[in-house]
Amino acid sequence: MKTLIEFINEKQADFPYATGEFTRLLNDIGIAAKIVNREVNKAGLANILGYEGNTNIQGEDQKKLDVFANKEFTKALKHGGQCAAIISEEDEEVVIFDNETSKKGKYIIAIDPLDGSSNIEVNVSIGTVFAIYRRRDHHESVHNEDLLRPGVDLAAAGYVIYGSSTMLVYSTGNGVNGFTLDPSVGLFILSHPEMKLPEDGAIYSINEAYYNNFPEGIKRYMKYCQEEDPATNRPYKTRYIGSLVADFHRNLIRGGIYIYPGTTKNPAGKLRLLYECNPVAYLAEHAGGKASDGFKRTLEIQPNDIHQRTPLFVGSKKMVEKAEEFMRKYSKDFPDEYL
Ligand code: P6P
Repeated sequence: MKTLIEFINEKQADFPYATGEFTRLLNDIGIAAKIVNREVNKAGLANILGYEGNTNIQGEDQKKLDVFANKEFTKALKHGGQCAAIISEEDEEVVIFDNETSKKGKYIIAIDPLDGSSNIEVNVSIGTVFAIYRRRDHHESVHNEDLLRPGVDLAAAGYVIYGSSTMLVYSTGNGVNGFTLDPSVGLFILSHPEMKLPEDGAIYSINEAYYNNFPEGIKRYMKYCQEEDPATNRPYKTRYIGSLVADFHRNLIRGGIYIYPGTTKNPAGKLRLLYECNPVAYLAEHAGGKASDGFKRTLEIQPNDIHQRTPLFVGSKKMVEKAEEFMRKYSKDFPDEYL
C-alpha cells in the first residue's frame, strides 16, 4: 500500500529537477481534489446543486460545484506557493498570483476544475483535468510566453475522476500511475501502477447526434466501426458518457477511441486545448496511446489563445491511426481554420 506522497518522493529521483517544489505542487492538487470530492459526493444533499447564475468561457451555466471546485483548486495552489499562475476554464483571464511566494512559483497550471459538470445533478462521473508547465524563468513576472506553450513542453499532467471511486491519474513523463482515494483515511493509494493504453480496442466514443455536421471522414469512420467483421472485433461498442474524463479513463483501461471532432458548425470542435486536450493527450502518449486533431499531433499544436478549442481524437494508437486515415482520405480539405 503506497500513498501518493510516498510514490512522488520515491519517483522524485527520476524527476529531471528533483526538488521538493513539485512534490508540494502535486500534494496541493491532491488536497484540493479531496475537498472537491467531499462536496461532489454529497452534491445531492447540500444546496450546491443548480446554477451559480454566471456563465463560463464555454458559455455554459456555471453550476455551484464548478465555482466551488475552481475556488478550491485556486486557493490550494495559491497558498502552496509553487504555482505562479492558473489558466482555468472557469476564468475568462489567466489568474496571476500576487503573493510574494507565488510570484516566484516555478509552475503554471492549466485546469478544468470540474469537467462534465452537466452530469452532476444526474449523478454521472465528472472530473478535474490539469496540465503543469514549468516556467522557463521563474525570476521574471509571468508573461504570455509562459502561458501559450504547446503540450510537448508539459512537465506533468493528470486528472481526478469522481466516479464509483475517486481516482487521481497523473504522469510526469515517466509512466502513468493511478491512485484510488481511501475515504476512510483520506489518502490516495497507488492502485493502478504503470497504466498502459491497449494498442487496439473495440469501443468508440463520439456524440452521434452531430452526425449531419460531421466531416465526411468521421461519417465514414463511424460506418467502419459499425461494419460486421469479427476478425477485427467489429462492430465496435459505442459508449459515450458525456464526460471526457470518464470516457478517457475507460478507454485508458480497456482500450478505445474518444473523438470530439470539428463540425461544419464548429470546425474547431468544443474541447479546449490547454486544459482538456493537452492533458489527456499527454497521458495517452505516456501510456502508449495517441492523440491528434485528426491530422496533427495534439501536443504539437501551438496555442494562440488560452481558451483555444481543437478537435480531439485520443485513445488506442491503432484506432486513432485508422480514424486519421479516414480523415486524410475523405476530409483533407475540411475547414483548416483550426489546423
Ligand atoms: P457534448 C463536458 O461539457 C465536455 O467538455 C466533455 O467532458 C464531454 O465529453 C463533452 O463536453 C460533451 O459534449 O457536445 O457531446 O454534450
